[in-house]
Amino acid sequence: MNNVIWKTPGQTGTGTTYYFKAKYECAVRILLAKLEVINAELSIGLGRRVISSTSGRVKTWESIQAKAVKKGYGKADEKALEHICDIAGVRAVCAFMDDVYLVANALKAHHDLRVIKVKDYLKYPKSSGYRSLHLIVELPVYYQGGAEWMRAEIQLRTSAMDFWANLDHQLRYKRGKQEAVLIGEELKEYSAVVAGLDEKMMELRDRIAAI
Ligand code: 0O2
Repeated sequence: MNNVIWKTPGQTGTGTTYYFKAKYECAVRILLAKLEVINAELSIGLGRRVISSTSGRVKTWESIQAKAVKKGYGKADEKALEHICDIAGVRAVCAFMDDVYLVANALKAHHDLRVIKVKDYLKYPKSSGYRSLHLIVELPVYYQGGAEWMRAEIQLRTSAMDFWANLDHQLRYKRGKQEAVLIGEELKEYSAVVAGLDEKMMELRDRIAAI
């Protein structure tokens, strides 16, 4: 990972404030390590792999600016940064829906993680049909002799939800096209199918375990 320095949007001429991408990259690394440890711990207890895959990224500067504008801030408004919680983001994909909550609870038990907000789009899906459990957290990042609490977003979802969300994400790039609206409506219907499949898979898993 590069130790890239981003200028803050408000920086002009002789401005001195810098925005360190590297610190967010450290936050991503720490969270991925936490998820790995939680996976090992839960998987031993349950005798099956709880997290199938993890990924992490730091938002690009262009994407941060676009989000600032979406939230009603100017592209060059430094205040927007405080309201963008997913500059650092990690995702864990689990096989089953109840595993998502097991992982969330394990994360909540970490004393070096402050859970600022929980967005339960599993129980309350977004109008698009999007389902995931989001934890907005803060964690200390020790970097170049100092410690700073960095904010990050942890997205937890099932494989089926991930499949759905990835397709929906691709659709975002086609916004404005009439066909995209139609596909969006169809995709929304499949969000309920995904939820039904997730419920069924948990039930079958438990029946198999009971044999
Ligand atoms: P990207 O490109 O994935 O990073 P808010 O709570 O409204 O202040 P925010 O961050 O918009 O702020 O919250 P929200 O709605 O929980 O969205 C956070 C992230 O969840 C998004 O980041 C997406 O990654 C994901 N997400 C939310 N809604 C949808 C959806 O309808 N479809 C898909 N596929 N993903 C969604 P970004 O920055 O929007 O996008």
